[in-house]
Order: sequence, then structure tokens, then C-alpha cells
Amino acid sequence: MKVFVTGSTSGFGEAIAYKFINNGHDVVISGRRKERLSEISKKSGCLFELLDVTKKEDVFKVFEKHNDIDILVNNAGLALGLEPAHETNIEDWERMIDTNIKGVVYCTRAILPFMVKRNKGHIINIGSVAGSWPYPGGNVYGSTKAFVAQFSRNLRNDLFGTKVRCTNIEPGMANTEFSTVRFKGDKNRADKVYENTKPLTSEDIAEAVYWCATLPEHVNINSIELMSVYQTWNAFRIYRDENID
Ligand code: NDP
Ligand code: 8X3
Repeated sequence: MKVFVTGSTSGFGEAIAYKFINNGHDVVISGRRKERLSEISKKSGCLFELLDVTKKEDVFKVFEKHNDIDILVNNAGLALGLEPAHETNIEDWERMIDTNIKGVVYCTRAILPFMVKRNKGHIINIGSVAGSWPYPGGNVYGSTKAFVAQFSRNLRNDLFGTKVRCTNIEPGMANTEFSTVRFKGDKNRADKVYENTKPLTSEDIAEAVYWCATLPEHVNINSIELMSVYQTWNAFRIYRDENID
């Protein structure tokens, strides 16, 4: 199979790329950091494309070139900040929307006609538990992943009658560069997120992606939600007002 993974310079994307490479598949890795791409490419022999998924024309050009891919993994994404909505930076919100929503939409729209024409293909989106479960400071990040969940379901509906598959993988907390990016390079704050716990690993996510991709062609996994056993939901919070009348 030929697999294209967006955002494969670190974390899930890199592990997903290696999972397919190590199982003998052709992989195209991509992202914005050229040195990382060429390093991985040199080590593994895979192809790479320098690609910022927020750049619409570049995205369409890349998939015109790689129009024979069997699997697109829409993994590129990020969270920025954990402040309450009224204190956030609007540019952070815009970047999350541009990357996590528009990036997924551009890549999907660019490759989908080719997959439908071949009556073969699989779009695998990396959503998040944050798309289903709200948490303080999750505001726009969680909403972008809710978009990914509904977009994935709607895609399968439009693909009715074809063999093109669509899956949304929704992980919980995993230790990657995600929190360092979220806290704008504050590694100490990022490390605290994972202190004294055992989060999911990138390899756990790669395993789930690979399983979905290698099932018999009539099987479509709509979604998978996975979490470390060290993480669950929390109770509803009740605000107690001392001065309530
Ligand atoms: P990382 O920060 O390690 O990886 C993010 C990847 O996305 C990098 O390879 C980065 O590459 C790429 N990326 C970011 N912006 C762009 C862009 N504009 N164009 C192309 N590539 C881009 O984090 P994760 O591996 O954890 O994140 C991967 C996905 O998983 C994201 O969608 C995230 O929301 C999701 N997720 C993460 C969870 C976690 O707890 N870690 C849990 C649930 C979901 P580069 O900088 O080179 O462009
Ligand atoms: C990343 C997981 O819980 O930090 O999507 O939002 S979480």
C-alpha cells in the first residue's frame, strides 16, 4: 500500500509512518520541518514532501503528484493554549482552525476524487477525546476535533456505494511534542502533564491506525476512542457561591 501521513516529523505521525514502513509499505512523510523530514527519510528510505497543510494550493499540488495513494492519514494538528475562552489569543484559535479543520479538509478534498475513481482508499483522521468530551481550556481545540469526528461520519455517508473507507481515531493523553507546542515551548509545564502517570505512546496510536488499515476491505472502522488506564472522565463541577441569595 502507498500511505501519505501529514505531520510526520514527530509524535504520532512519525510512529505511524514507521509502522507502515517496517511492514513493507510505501510511505510519504510530510510536514514543515525539512531537517526532520530528510533525517527520517534517510534513515528509512521513505519519500518526503515539505508540506504545510494550511497552504491550500500546495496541498492540491502534492496530491496531484501522489494521486495513487491508498491511505491518507490526516494527522497534522495542534493545540495552542489552555486558557479560558475569554482570555485566549485569537490568532491561536485561527491557527488551530486553519490546521486542524482546514488542513484536514484540503488534504481530503484533494485526494478523494482519485480514491473514488479507483474505488479504493482509506482516509484515516486523527481526532481526539477532546472532540467528544469538554474540559476547561479545551474551547477551540476540542471543537476542531468535534468537526473532525462529524466530518469523518459525513464522509462515509457521501462515500456510500464505494469501497473508500473513513476512520476517526480519537486518542486521549499521549506524550509527544503536543504539550510543548500547546505551552509554546515551555517544556517544564509540558512535562508536568505527564508526571507520575503513564500516558498513551505514539506507538499505541500507530498500532490502532495500522489495524484499521489492514482489516479486510469490506470492514470500515468508523471510530476508535482510546485512553491510557491512567485517564478517565471527571465528574460535573458545581460552583458553590458563598453569597448566593
Ligand atoms: P506533535 O506535536 O508531536 O506532532 C504534530 C505534527 O503535526 C508534527 O509532525 C508537525 O510537524 C505537524 N504539523 C503541525 N502543524 C502543521 C502544519 N500546518 N502543516 C503540516 N504539519 C503540521 O503532536 P502529536 O503527535 O501528539 O499530534 C498529532 C495529532 O494527534 C494532532 O492532530 C493532535 O491534535 C492529535 N492528538 C494528540 C494527542 C496527544 O495527547 N498527544 C491526543 C489526541 C490527539 P511540523 O512542525 O514539522 O510541521
Ligand atoms: C489531545 C488530548 O486531552 O490534551 O487531543 O485534549 S487532550
